[in-house]
Amino acid sequence: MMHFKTIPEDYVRKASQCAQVALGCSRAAHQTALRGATVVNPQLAALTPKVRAFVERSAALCQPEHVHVCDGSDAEAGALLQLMQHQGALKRLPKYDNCWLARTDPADVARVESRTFICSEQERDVVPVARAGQKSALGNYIAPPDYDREVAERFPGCMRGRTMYVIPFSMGPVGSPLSKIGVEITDSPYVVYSMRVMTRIGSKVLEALRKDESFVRCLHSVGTGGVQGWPCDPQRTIILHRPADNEIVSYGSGYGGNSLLGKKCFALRLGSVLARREGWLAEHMLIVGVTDPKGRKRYIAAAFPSACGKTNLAMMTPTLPGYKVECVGDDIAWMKFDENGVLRAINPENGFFGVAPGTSEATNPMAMATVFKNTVFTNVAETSDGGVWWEGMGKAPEGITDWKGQPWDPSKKTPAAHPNSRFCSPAEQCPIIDENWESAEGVPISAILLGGRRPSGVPLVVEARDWQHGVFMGAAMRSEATAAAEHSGKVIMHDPFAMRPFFGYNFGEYLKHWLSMQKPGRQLPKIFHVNWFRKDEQGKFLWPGFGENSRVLDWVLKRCENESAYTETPLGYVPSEGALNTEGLGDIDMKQLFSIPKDFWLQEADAIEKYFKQEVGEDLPKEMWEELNKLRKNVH
Ligand code: OXD
Ligand code: MN
Repeated sequence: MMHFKTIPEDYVRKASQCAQVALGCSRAAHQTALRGATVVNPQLAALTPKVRAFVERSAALCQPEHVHVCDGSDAEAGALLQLMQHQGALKRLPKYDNCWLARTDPADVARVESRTFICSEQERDVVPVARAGQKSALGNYIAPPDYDREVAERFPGCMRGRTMYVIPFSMGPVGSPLSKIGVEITDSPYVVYSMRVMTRIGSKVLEALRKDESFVRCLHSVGTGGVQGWPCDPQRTIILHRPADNEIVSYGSGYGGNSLLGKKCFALRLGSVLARREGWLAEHMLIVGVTDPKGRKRYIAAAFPSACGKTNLAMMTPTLPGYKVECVGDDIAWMKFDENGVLRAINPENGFFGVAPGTSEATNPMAMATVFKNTVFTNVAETSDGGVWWEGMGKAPEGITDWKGQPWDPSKKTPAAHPNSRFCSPAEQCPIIDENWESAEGVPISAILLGGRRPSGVPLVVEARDWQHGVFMGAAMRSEATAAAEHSGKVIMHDPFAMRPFFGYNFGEYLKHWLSMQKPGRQLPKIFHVNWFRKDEQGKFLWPGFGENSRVLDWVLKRCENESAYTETPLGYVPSEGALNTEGLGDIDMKQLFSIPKDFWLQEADAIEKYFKQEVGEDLPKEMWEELNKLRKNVH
């Protein structure tokens, strides 16, 4: 239950009576409603009782001027675009078809992990015992009274003079047994428009709610403050989750991961809790279909931390002849074993919220073919002909306006586009979207890849010896920090399963949940650790990456069929000499690419041990200690 204790009782009644259609409403209707007509807004009357109660409580708390229930129609989208242009929140990009540019407040550009909390009765539900009462690297705990206080300090009256939008949305195809429904309430038209791209919204979702009334309550306000066109309240931003009540509350930020609550908040943080309760997996993973030259098609899921090239892999153009890659999703996978023991995955999202810098015809031509229509760009640079530009796209044309709206001076060395600037595009526009990407039962997963940015010591690809070893690989994942969150510098951070910012519950329990997937009769996917980012002593990448990664996928999929040779190493199985197809690649230092430096790995084992002890302690499953001991013994 949300405890809106500060609400005057009669506001609830007034809100439901006066709240009216804010988009496309006639002036006369507006006047009537404001004079306090006793007619209940027909939009509210059409809601199921639970949704209506949520809307009325939220309206009572936030005191908006209008309430608008989103139907998901094109007319509604058009009205939102008009409104945002009028407010100076969006600018048309005339070079493309239906593309828009948003510039955020420069203080609101990334996920704010330090202000993201999970609430539960017991701290140990959320963070491992080793961090009791202290700051954990694996999630922030908030106690119920503090949660209520944080809400009470921010939300009363925060939508005064604004429209409160109600967005019924489905994570996953509407009606799929693997999908879940949410209702996001927000005062940001940018959020509504983006949610329309990133999830399935509107009347069809309300229809589904009539059959099954359960949904996740998501309340969002950008708060008061910020710059023209981008209201926000960075000083007081907070992102709260209460899994036991299926509730998310977010205040102060309009930026993607903080405000599009279906994505990280629901699909991962709440999703991981639901998944554990119901026996499935909610993971920070892309999903791709790979067809080999024999015409066999298999699906792979892959976990990489933010901004490590998930979108590039998800849309890869393979260089290896005869291979085809098709995209199911680029960020999140919900996976469940079916009655035949096959792991099936859906992408709960409906669009791509991709990092723009580094995307080019060379690195990701399929993304380039996706993003120049029906897209909202945020914090990219603008060209003088009404197009966009970002670092890594190619040569910069003259006359660029940077992400802050200032003329860009390349000699100053400040980036033209923010390093975490984004495109938000419908998935169906991807030329290689998989024919099964909306399949209700999900696609069968043959292999799981784990990886990160590891400039030294970590081989190109290593296969886990078995499921338990694979879970250890996930637990021990580390990667160079990126711009997707507020971290800076190139430090190597622990990022288990690429889920560090997204765990909804105790990481030790999460590992036990993964271990429990191993049951008789199940076809467990093989697990691999990959690293496209290893460098030589001069700092040059040892592996070309991008489309050439199809060579690694080739070995991986052949391993799934027992068709390719492998060699045992202290870390797991690697391709035997000649088993990785490097034909036509030129000079690749395979020795260095696959070397396992003893000192490096002893230090790595020490770092993993320290992390396990410091961050997890008694909650770490004993199987992880077994695997760490094996690693040490093997490397010695
Ligand atoms: C994302 C992220 O936006 O991981 O996908 O930060
Ligand atoms: Mn992500």
